[in-house]
Amino acid sequence: MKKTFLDLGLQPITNAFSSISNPKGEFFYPLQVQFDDESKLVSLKNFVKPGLMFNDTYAHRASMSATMRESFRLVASQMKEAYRPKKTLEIGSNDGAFIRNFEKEEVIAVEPCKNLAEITQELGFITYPEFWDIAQAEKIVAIHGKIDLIYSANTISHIPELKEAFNAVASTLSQKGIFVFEDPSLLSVIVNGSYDQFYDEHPHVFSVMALENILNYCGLEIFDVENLNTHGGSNRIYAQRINGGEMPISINVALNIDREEKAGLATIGKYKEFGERVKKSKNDLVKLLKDLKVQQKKIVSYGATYKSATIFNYCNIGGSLIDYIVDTTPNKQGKFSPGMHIPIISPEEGFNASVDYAFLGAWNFSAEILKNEVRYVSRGGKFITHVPQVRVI
Ligand code: JHZ
Repeated sequence: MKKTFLDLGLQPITNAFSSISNPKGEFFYPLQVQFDDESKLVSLKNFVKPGLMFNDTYAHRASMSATMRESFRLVASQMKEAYRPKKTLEIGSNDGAFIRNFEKEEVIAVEPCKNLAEITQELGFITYPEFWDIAQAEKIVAIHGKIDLIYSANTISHIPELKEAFNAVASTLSQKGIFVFEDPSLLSVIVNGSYDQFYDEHPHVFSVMALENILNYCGLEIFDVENLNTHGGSNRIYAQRINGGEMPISINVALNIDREEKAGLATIGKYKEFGERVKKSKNDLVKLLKDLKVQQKKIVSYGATYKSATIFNYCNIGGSLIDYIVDTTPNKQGKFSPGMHIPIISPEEGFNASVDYAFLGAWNFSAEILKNEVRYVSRGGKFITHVPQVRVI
């Protein structure tokens, strides 16, 4: 049975960075989150149609952060070393942050956002501008044969029809093939109170226990789990065929599931408690921002993240509390944030001596940001975060 534990109100498409401050006919949907006590999967109650989110004006660029470039460089070299794949496939290649670490003939990619697919096509990588599904898998096998290594970062959790996605993987992998994918960890979300990981593009946020159930159903099994710091805590899942895979099952699989069980992720109670914490987080954040405004402080947001769209729309935080958002991504600059329509400008233009407080929309890159912004901090500039609870840094 599916039980709803979180209601984040009406939310926009998080990729809808508008060129005008008051767009007409903006799409909103009710963002509620539910727990399935059979599969243990945590999902949105209402999925948004993928075509509405992943289009030819997709804004997020995986290569925009040094942290992620380094993470992709490392995982590519580790996997080449460990599995020596003849052919690698990436599902959701974005701007090529991962595949750039391969020779052109070693890797193929699938990326439904045409503006992103064009970037890697122009670099010479075979990139299919399509969604990952059974039909696409059959096409790839017909052209390239079975694949030894399938990798995917921050994409599998974006696919509403999970079983179809995993069946498509199973039918594409060679007999001893390896499937590696990483997405935000549900345990980290619950522990950090990072409810902003729930938005249209994340129809699911994964626990290892839920993934084990669904992968098994599709003929795959997890043989290792790596806990990563990226995106505020992610899990890198290593999977293979139940019949045919040769990798030994690491103790990490049981350890992760055990940790999740002990944290309460197998039953609804923990999620309900999380729902209450989210309400408190909203009240605390709005109160802090309003108090600072009474003191006439200038507050901006650092990073026009998709995550922060959830926060601003749920907490009804607009231009009266946040003057503007700064972001390094060129195709977000000059636009307005989804739903609340806060202007987005470049850090060069907006992150200057006039700023008193910066809300960390990109809190998952706090280490990188704090390192880069020592001058801001040393002149007395402060950051605000909501993880693990609302506070000034
Ligand atoms: P970041 C997107 O979510 C959408 P977002 C998607 N659904 C997903 O899962 C994740 O990515 C992976 C900027 N920035 O990665 C760059 C600075 O301006 O947290 C980005 O716009 N200065 C696919 O948007 C944003 O912040 C900086 O110093 O929640 C970070 O976005 C740094 C480090 C980043 O993902």
